[in-house]
Amino acid sequence: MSIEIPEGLTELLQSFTVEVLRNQPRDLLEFALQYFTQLKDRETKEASFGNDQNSAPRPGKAVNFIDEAMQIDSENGEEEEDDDDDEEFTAPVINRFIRRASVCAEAFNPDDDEEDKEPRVTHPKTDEQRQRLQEACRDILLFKNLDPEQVSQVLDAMFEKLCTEGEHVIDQDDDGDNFYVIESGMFNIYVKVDGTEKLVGCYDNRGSFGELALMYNTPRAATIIAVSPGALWCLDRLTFRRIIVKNNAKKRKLYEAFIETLPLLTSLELSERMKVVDVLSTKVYNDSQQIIAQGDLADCFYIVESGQVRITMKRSRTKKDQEEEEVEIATCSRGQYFGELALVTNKPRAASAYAVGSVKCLVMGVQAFERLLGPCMDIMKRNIANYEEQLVTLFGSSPEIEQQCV
Ligand code: 1OR
Ligand code: 1OR
Repeated sequence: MSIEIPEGLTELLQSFTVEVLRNQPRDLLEFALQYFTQLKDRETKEASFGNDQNSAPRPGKAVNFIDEAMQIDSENGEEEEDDDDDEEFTAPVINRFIRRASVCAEAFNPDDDEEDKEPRVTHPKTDEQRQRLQEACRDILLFKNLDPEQVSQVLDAMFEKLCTEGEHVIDQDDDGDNFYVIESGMFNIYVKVDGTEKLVGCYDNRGSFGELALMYNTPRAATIIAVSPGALWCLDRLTFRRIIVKNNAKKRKLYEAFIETLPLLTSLELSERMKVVDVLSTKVYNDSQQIIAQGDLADCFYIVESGQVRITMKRSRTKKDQEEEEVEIATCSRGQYFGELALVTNKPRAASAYAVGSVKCLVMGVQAFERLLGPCMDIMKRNIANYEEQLVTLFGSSPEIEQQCV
């Protein structure tokens, strides 16, 4: 009698065995339960997100476990009911910015080396885990200004955490334990307004959160709930403060004078301007390099630190012509900003931006932009009204361009 081996069984058991040998779990059955549940969750998620270019998980991703993930999963075992089911997610709109961000007391003394005396945190990782971690951290603005040694210490200290749908990763008003980098998954952001939780935004398979409580020694400013199964990389509070917060103190010294000269930020108080510096990172572009592509989805805002940035817009050569040409519409130099329009209107980028010569920009992520630049909205709105006027002057009433811009 011949017994048929179902397709995939060998690979399934092999991968599971490899993970068991790698992780040496204390409770084999519990480990198996978590492993296969996560495997199924990823399969379901890949099926439902597979066609969305912004949220598609990277192909060939294996489920990976480390002991920390297991411990944290079981610690967070109790799931709270999300009582905001009937609330619709509202995309960022201008009136979101009306509230002035709260100003927290400064708690960091850069000369206080207390945290340096703690032993370094290291969580061993497989090559595959490290590669996934590096990929997830590639665009994390808070890590951009670190030197290679600091980056490597941060990566060594990070550990993996898998989340289930509905899990509260952070609860507003709690103390801060970790900073989180998203590898995959959708996470909603809720903030209590007059006692009720309001959905104010969402992370879609990318980004990071949980830095504020660690930076300023304040209670958590928002609740973060996984709305799909997800994978996070966590950085403990001490390592975060030892490396990121120290680095921010240096950044403040470096950028204090420049930030004071920016007309856009004049409506902010000094402590708020320093918070802007904390979330900024520097990006350098070579001559002709594209910084923004018209039509792309937007997730950051730019201030020119040095060099010139050319802003261009596409338009058809003739009414019937399918071919498009790029027309220069503006240039930005030191102290000027661009890339605000798409964030304010929640539309794709209205124009492209290119470096002219070597360019250095300060870059701010969308959540920080919304959180910190509310008081600067009047100035931005005035400029946006100017764009609309200029649109008519430059292009007449070309419907193709107006559609892309307004
Ligand atoms: P944390 O350590 O305070 C909650 O823990 C995290 O949510 C917070 O760090 C940020 O990383 C993240 N206001 C406050 N925190 C926010 C916000 C936010 N968005 C994300 N986080 N606002 C929403 C901006 C889209 C402002 C709401 C008024
Ligand atoms: P964004 O996020 O849409 C492209 O990305 C950026 O180019 C845009 O934000 C603005 O910051 C910047 N119309 C639209 N966007 C402009 C314009 C502009 N100038 C700079 N940007 N006009 C030029 C007015 C002198 C009107 C179009 C003719």
